[in-house]
This record gives sequence, structure tokens and C-alpha cells, in this order.
Amino acid sequence: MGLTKCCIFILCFAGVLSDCIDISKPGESFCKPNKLFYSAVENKTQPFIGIGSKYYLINTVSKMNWFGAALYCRKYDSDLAVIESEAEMNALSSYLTTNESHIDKRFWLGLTDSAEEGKFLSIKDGRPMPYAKWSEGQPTNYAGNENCVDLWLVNNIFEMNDENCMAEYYAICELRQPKKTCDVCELKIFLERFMQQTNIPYCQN
Ligand SMILES: [Ca+2]
Repeated sequence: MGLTKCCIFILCFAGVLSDCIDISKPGESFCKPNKLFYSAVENKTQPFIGIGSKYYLINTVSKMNWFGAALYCRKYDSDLAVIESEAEMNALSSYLTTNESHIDKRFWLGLTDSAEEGKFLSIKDGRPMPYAKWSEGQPTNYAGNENCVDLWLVNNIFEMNDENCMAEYYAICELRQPKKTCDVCELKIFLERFMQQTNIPYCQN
């Protein structure tokens, strides 16, 4: 009986653990992305490109105001990009500056201070802007009417600027990252709790 339970336990865990894979930097593991993630990535008409630790959809076909850009991203189960670290900023800037079709463009990010002047929030989660790389002198809130954040090229590096939300630029969408506890990992947690509560021993006959 004990052996049977042990075998079930091992089989469950074997399945669970195989779904937790490392798709980014060493030390950062993500559970296997869900089907939505794959369908978005594999949709050839809307390719999400892996840059650094994230997947981005960089639209260079149609300019949109900030609101249009935000809605555009939502169509593809993503949000306007919010850069969360210097590493992400450098990776994205490096990608954009080495691509001739991107270097002359400006791109909307998912950040706005429309709710409260000077308090830039993320459209993804409503939290304060996690990382900023403002161009020198920015944000200016020029004419009292610059409430959305874009990326522009300054001295061959992409930096942040506040801009009129109705200006028309391109969208950079960021694929939503799978939760670190996806369904199968939740199963693992459930099994662990079940084993604890029922006092089923680990691999004891
Ligand atoms: Ca500005």
C-alpha cells in the first residue's frame, strides 16, 4: 500500500516537475507557459520576439495614439510594455538600435500619469512605474499636456520621454508572463499539502 502511494506520488511529481522549465537566465525558472502564450508566440502574423527575459510584439506598421496602442496590445493578450529593470531597458534599447526599421521610430510604453500629474503608473497593474530611464530634462509635461510615456532615440540610445497621449507612435506590447505557480505547479502544492495532512510517508514501504 505504501509502495503504491509512493509510486503515484513519484509519477505525479515527475509530471509536475517536467512542466517547470528554465526559459530565461540561469536562476530564473518559469513554469511552462500556457496555451495562450504559445498560440500568441506561434501566430506568425503577430510574432512575439524574445528580447532579454520577455517577449515583445513590436508594431512598426501603424501609428496609434497611446490609447489605441494600449487597446492594440490587449487584442493579443498583452499590454503596452513596462520596462522593469536596467537589464530590460538595455536589452530592448539594444534590439531597437540594431534594427534599421526601428531606429527612426518612437514607441509607446504602458505608463501614464493621467490620473495624477507626476505620478506615473503602470497600465499592467496600476502600480508605480517600476523603472525609469528618462532623457535628460524629462519628464517635462510640456504645455501641461504630456501624460504618456514613449521611447525615443537620444544619442543612439532609447530613453523615456513624457508625451501628449494623442501623439501617434508605434506600440511595443509585452506578453504577459506566466504566473510562477501555473496550474500544474498548483497541483504540486496541493499534493504536498495533501501528503502532509494525510501523513502519507515519502517513499516508505
Ligand atoms: Ca516630454
